[in-house]
Amino acid sequence: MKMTFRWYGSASDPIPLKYIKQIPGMTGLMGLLDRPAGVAWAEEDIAALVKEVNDAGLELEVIESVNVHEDIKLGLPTRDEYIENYNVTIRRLAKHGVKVIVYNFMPVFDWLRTDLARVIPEDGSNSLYFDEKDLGEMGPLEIVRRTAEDSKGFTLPGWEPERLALLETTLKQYEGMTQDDLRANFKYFLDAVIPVCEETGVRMACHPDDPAWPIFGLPRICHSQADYDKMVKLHDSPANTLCLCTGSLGSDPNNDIPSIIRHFGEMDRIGAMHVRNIKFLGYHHFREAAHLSCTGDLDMYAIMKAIHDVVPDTYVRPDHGRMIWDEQGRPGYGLYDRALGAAYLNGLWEAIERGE
Ligand code: DNO
Repeated sequence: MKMTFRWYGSASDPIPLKYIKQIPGMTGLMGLLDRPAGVAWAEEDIAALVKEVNDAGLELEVIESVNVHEDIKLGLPTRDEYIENYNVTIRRLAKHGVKVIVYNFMPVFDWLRTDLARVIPEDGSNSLYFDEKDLGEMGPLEIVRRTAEDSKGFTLPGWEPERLALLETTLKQYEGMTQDDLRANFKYFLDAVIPVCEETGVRMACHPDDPAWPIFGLPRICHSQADYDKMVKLHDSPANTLCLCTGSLGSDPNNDIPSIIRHFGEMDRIGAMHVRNIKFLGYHHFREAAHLSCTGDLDMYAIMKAIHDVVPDTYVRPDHGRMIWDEQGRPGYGLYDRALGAAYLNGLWEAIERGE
């Protein structure tokens, strides 16, 4: 396992690389250049980012994310130009040592929460929270407004302002699109990018829908084992993989996470792992918990054991942390709780290894 940490770049992430390096066992980052979807990333910018990370003693083998332009998901004629730019980015990233690109194929919205700082009564910390009942009252435009307001000035991943500016138009364009239509557009994209990945030694790792069900009537096609079985067959290649996020898939209690890890790990279709815990509060209602198993409803030991057994060399990052110790950070992406998460996951790993 390579333990990594998500980082947004020195211009927008208040966490210095030095602090990340000081987390025991941290080997690298899942990092990014903050660029609008659809553009080709400039090679000198990639080189500068890799150098900055390497100079801090960390690796940058995983990029999260290179976002997929909405026209590709919509299957518009303009998609070819954006796909071409995506391929240019893949080639340039590969040249600078990147091995995995995390992305998603969710229409319009990436992850979605109804509260970014719900206080956990037991200890006064706060975490990301979702209750579908609240969503019903809000509607897409309202949730975007609230999320922007609550994000403390940070740009949240998947909620980049330029994407959301066109929200009303984009929602209309999706009207009538079925899951199969979206899947056909997904196949078109994969057929174009996976050969470039194979040639350059990069793996595409598709992040699940979060939460793990359709929202606002939009088609979503990556939230169960059955969905991903279809997804990996759209273009059958070791370069076409999942970024298996335990908390996203785990928001649906029907998803048995350790078993899904074993299923796709045995097929060699896991490119990266996001590991976090969830506390179920009811139907389509949950909050994010500390990583420790007993604070939530996922069995983190069984998750780490499955990773250990089937994809022992994969990239893992502690996913969303709570806000603790009065940290003022990007919701889900503060330093303290994610560092605790990494230490805990490393501890589980050591115990699993010693137990053999
Ligand atoms: C949320 C993240 C997602 C993820 C993207 C990948 O916190 O896990 O935004 O990065 O879906 O493209």
